Amino acid sequence: MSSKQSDLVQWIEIPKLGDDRGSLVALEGNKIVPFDIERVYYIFGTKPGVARGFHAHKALKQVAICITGKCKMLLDNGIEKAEVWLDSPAKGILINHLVWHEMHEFSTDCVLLVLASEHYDESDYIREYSDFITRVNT
Ligand code: T46
Repeated sequence: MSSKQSDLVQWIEIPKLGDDRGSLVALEGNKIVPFDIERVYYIFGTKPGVARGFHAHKALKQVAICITGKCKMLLDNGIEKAEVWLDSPAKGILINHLVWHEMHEFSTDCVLLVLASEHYDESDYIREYSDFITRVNT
């Protein structure tokens, strides 16, 4: 794996706390999650065959965790692409700014939790792939 590829795919290992009653996960900003958490959202009930994302963010950083079920995420920094399966509540993926991302192959039970470094701002989205490529090359 090249050094660029390892920058693109950055897993966040999430410690499972718990005991004989079951498991518990605690996510704290600037500890497990490498930024202040300003927003939390989750995606669920995605219909079979539907893909989501298809954008990059100018400044936003995010960590995505599939807390139930699974989906495939494509990450693309304009030079390299990687596909990863999100399929564990103990494994998050960092979606850095200026990384084009798409989510595919959602299982019907998928709940994708996303922790975000900023409040929602539509002007932070780059929704045209050609604009994304222009931006990463300038
Ligand atoms: C991302 C991937 C992983 C809001 O009003 N507030 C919010 O915080 C969010 C995230 C979305 N919305 C609205 C905007 C749209 O009208 O919810 C609607 C669906 O959003 P979108 O089409 O952007 O959903 P995805 O699944 O394509 O992308 C989402 C996030 O928007 C995006 O930031 O990185 O999940």
